[in-house]
Amino acid sequence: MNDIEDYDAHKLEVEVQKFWDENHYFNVKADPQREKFYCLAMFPYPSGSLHMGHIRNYTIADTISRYQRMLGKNVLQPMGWDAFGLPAENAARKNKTSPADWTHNNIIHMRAQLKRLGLAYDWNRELATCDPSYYRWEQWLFGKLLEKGIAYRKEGWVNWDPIDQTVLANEQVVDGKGWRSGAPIERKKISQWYLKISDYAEQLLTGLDALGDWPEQVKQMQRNWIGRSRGINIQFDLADYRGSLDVFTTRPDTLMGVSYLAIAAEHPMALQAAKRSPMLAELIEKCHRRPTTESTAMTYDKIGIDTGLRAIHPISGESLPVWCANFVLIEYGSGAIMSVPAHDQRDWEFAKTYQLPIRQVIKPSNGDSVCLAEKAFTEHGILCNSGKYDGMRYQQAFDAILLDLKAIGKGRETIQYRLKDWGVSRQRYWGVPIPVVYEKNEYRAVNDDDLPVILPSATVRDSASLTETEGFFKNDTASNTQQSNIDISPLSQRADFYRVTDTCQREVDTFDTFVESSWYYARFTCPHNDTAMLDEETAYWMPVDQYVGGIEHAILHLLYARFFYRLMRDLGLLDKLPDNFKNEPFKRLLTQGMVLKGGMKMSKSKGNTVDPNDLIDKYGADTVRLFIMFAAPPTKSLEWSDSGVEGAHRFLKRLWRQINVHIRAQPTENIVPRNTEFYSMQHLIHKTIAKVSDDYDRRQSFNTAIAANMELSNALDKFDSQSADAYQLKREGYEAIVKMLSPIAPHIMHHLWQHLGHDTPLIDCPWPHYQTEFLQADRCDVIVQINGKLRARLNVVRGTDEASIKELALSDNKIRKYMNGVTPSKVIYVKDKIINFVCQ
Ligand code: ANZ
Repeated sequence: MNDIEDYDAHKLEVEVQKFWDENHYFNVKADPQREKFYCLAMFPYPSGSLHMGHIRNYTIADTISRYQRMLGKNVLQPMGWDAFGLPAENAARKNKTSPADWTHNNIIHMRAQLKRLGLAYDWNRELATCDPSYYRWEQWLFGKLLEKGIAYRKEGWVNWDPIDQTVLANEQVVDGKGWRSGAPIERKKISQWYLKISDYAEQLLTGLDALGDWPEQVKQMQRNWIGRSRGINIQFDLADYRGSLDVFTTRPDTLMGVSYLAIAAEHPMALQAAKRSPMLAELIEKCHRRPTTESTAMTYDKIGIDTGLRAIHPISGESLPVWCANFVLIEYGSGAIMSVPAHDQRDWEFAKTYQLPIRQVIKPSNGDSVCLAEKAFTEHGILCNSGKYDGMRYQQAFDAILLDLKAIGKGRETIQYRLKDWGVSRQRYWGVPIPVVYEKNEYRAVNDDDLPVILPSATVRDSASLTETEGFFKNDTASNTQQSNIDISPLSQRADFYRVTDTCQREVDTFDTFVESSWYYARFTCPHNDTAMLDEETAYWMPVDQYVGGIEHAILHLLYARFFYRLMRDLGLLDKLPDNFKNEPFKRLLTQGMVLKGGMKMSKSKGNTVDPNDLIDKYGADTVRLFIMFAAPPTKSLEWSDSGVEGAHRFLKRLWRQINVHIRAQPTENIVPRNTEFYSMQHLIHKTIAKVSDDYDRRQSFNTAIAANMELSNALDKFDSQSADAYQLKREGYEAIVKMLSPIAPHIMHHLWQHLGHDTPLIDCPWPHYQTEFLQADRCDVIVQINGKLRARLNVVRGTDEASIKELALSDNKIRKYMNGVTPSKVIYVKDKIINFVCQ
């Protein structure tokens, strides 16, 4: 067997990639005659080089794409770059280059890495979000949203990262610190652009129910994030002043247990009262130094001050103190609460600290007693100490109290969402300029004709100008113009950018980079259209049939992308799509697990990374792909193992040799009848195809698909293929393996397919079929005789009864010919062996 060439991954891979490339295999066009499949992996941030998490993400998506292609679909799989963002600025400062150069160089490097993996991308559709031809449409869309009132400007409290000098979204604040810088976050009030995602809260919530092919966990995370609560807004009149205080509660059943009201530090009434109380002013100041995201607010010591105001209980008429408390959030409900210390833990802690009354008004339904000295009793139960409401349960009390409050004009039912409007302004340089101009204290969107508003370039030419550039990115020079953020946004250093005329200036903030990734999936359908954002191609390709990405994007990115799809729909950009495809951009979602090494996430900071390039150098792309797909189910974490990689490589080498040995073998005459081994091999082949098809499709369990192929290849290796029939069957078995593993290890399989003597390249071949009759395990041959002469052989499931065998035999063409229309006078059947027709 010395004539069998060794498996040389590099040679093979370069050759096949060239072949795919030259024949434009992955460049696709809309074709209404064909069923489409749009497969998308979350595009990467061009950080410098690919890590194993990327490789895993892209291999999973590529496997699905190639599988779908084999099913005959017109498959789109694009790739691009989420190219704006803070790291580019930091790296540029550190490496004395510009964010643009740094980003572009990274893209070149990472693109080359991706190409080595042999991913079936339509590279003609490649896009980078920092390219004006991309972001002009984002700017255009923003103009439309401004017109519709979906985009608006508002002064608001924001989380300020004093080190990165930027505003952070709540979820970028982890334990009160900036997610990147680790700096303690401060509160700052600045003017910002917002998108009214809250208008879409209800549909973003109910839309989840239609997503049958999304992981339940992701949907639940989104539900929690949207956070719908049904409650009542109750009005408490103030005792000594005109006016009233509105509170939002989900527990109106506890109304008779209110012992004080509490307002947020940012509440207008608190600010008013602070003018008379230096202590209150000090508390408010203290609250501003800390972020008040919900999770962090929960962990604070509860502190507060009595404002001196008093409010009247709407039903009992009791006079209640109004406190200002740090655990009340200005962003939620009305920024004020009715406190029921007996039944709310925060209220209880606060009441304990400040010796406020704790009044039980709910008792457990099971008759147990509760001890309020230790903690609040927060469950639903039966009302007590509540006058005419005593004995009622939650829902009954909710309705009764709502009715009574309505009657006196002091209550209305409300739905609250935790989801806040999305602040999209960032005080950063490396982002999409927000397309707005200010003139005479008014703002307006930049005209469509003047788009794109291009980000000016910023280059560090030599170290002498570094200081200046540093100042530019960090922006510590204040200047004085009418926009409130001009002193903290880097672009305010560039008069050549922001100055339109003497009296007209551009916005200097840029968009949160989450905006770019909220619609890129749609733009991939028509990335080169420079007259429209989306077009007919969009109608053909959208929605994405399969989206693959990390669970870390389960909330924000996916929510924003779903939101933007609806925004585009409401602007008429999806009009050509069927109605049921206009709401949700991603039909099916796969969230891949992490790549670990030594039980820890593989990451630069932990120093436990494996360089994909080194691996490809050593083993070739197919081995890397196979290992990644074999080591764990796609949604579970994958523990890196060098021996696992070796194992994957050995398997490919063995298969290479096995198939080549088989090709060179010569079968003898068909001397032996088909035996049990033959039938059980036939059964195994078809069973494997059936299982692997299901693994690829419904289960998305690629590791078990690979395992099944490995078992089949072992069995084939041992299978005696002396006779022509058996030889042919073995070949069928190998062909099935080559096809079934080709989505995962496409290069080697391409060559093996050729070795097996096929002219049509594997990439054009369909997925293998299985025959249901061979799925039955236990089969045998039954000899058919007519008047004692052997006329045919039937392959049937062992134990088949006489009537079925008779029917099967008599419908056999050969037998029909011999019978020549005569009905047998007698039938003798020996189970699983022989059937004899006696004809006279
Ligand atoms: C009285 C009460 C009694 C409450 C009780 C709870 C238990 P969910 O369900 O998460 O929506 N709340 C309202 N606005 C708030 C704000 N701005 N900052 C902090 N807390 C606020 O939460 C609704 C409950 O959270 C409301 O119901 C209110 O406290 C509090 F036994 O009102 B409750």
